[in-house]
Amino acid sequence: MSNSRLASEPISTALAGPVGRVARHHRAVPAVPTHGLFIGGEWVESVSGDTFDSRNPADRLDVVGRFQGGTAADVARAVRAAEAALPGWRATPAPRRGEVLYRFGQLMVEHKERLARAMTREMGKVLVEARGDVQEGIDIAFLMAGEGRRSFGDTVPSELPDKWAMSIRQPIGVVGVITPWNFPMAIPCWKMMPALVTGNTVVFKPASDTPHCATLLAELMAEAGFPPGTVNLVTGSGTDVGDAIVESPDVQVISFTGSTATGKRIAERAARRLKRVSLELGGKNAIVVLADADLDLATDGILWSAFGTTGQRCTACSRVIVEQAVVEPLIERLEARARALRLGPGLEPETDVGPLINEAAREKVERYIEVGLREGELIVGGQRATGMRGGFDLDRGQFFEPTIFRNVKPMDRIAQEEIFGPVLSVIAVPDYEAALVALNQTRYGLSGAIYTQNVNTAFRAMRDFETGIVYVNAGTIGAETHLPFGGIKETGNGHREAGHVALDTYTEWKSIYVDFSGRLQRAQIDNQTSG
Ligand code: UN1
Repeated sequence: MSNSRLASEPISTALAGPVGRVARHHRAVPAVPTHGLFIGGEWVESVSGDTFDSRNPADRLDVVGRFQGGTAADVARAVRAAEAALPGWRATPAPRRGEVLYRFGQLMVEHKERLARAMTREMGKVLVEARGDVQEGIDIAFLMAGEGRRSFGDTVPSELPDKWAMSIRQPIGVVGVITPWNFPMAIPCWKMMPALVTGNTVVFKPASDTPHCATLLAELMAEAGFPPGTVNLVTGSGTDVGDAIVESPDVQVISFTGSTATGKRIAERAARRLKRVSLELGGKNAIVVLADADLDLATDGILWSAFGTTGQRCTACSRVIVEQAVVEPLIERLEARARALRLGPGLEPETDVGPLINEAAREKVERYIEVGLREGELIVGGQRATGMRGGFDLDRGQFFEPTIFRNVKPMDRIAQEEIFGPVLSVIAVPDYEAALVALNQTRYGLSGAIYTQNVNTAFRAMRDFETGIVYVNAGTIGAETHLPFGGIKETGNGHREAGHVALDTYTEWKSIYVDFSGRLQRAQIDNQTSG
């Protein structure tokens, strides 16, 4: 397949008509479809009239689409639409709301291949991973659809006779969903599905790098039957759209996934309005390899965790902490396998590693390579991947060689700071105890893994890793949607996504007491035994 064929991948043109702002092009270049904001069930232009382009990171000449540069005024419109939709949606019985989620999940199943290809084109991850991303969206849609018939509260005995006591979940109101580009369908679904099934309405701001993925989701949500205004999409920059959502007095909940620095700023600003904020932030995830580990299995897990999604997952493994006795055989394996990884466009079946999301990301990785060269020893990669490879001109995209440093110390910067690219540090330690200290010596706490054949050590790790997720004999990526997802320390602020606990972010508890004794009964007083 040639790059020109990549450039002609099918794309949604559904919105080109209503919005109708198409820039002038050279005749040879296919027209760029222009997409709207989705507010109150309508596809509309931004009040600013500004647009921005989304480009294929494997081929910067390929423009995926043109999107509205939303503003604070657009956010205000979207919030009003979400507020207007709220009474009807919250009054809809939860099992009925769940049925709309089922329909949305089913539409994602039907459109899975189209969605996955659009995702790879817009953000670069290889097609099998893009399918996985869509699948995570499907999984959470179906899981949360079921919550329409569960959403369990407690029914407990009262301490008094002829009295009933129970708790129920209630929606909070308008939820602001601010999402990153690395899981451009899964993460919005992780946030919107629990918010919607519990009766909230949503204003959704996707990353500026992936507005097309968000647009495709919004189209399917409309088709699934979410009533107008329940889901509103506002594309645009973080400073224009994101800030306006965070500052809006009428948005009661913010769910954000992104960098720790941005998460802290959001939390500070939202705190002034006592907003509920769920934050899913950085990671510096480690895999521990002990001397008794199956080294081939560990190598598979490390490669997948470090270089899958080009290292751009919050759960990506960026540190391998290895027991000294097996450092040489492990590095030998890692080096050989990393060198053999094939870089290229993610739509190509032979490609193992796609591009980085944008030039700023590549420059950031390059800055860390310079740091790494001072701190450790480079054994593979360390530079931009350029030139022709396997018939593709890598110069058209932002490719970077899978990179491994050895002789890194636990407190080195490349072992401490989130790089969000294909850069792995190998840290040698004398034993498990030292590995545990190194693993926990970080400001983040998302995901951790251990390779060992010793069941006792495995159980120690499960208990002692300071992370929200622990893997035994598997890499640091691959969380499933029916268990809580999230981390401790500066990875978050105590909330979790996915699993039934995701409902906690989007609901208030109401405790209800029904006294059917027909007389005054005083709790904590009338049930005391005398004397
Ligand atoms: C993320 O990188 O933000 O466990 C999410 C995993 C995926 C989700 C990653 N299921 O790696």
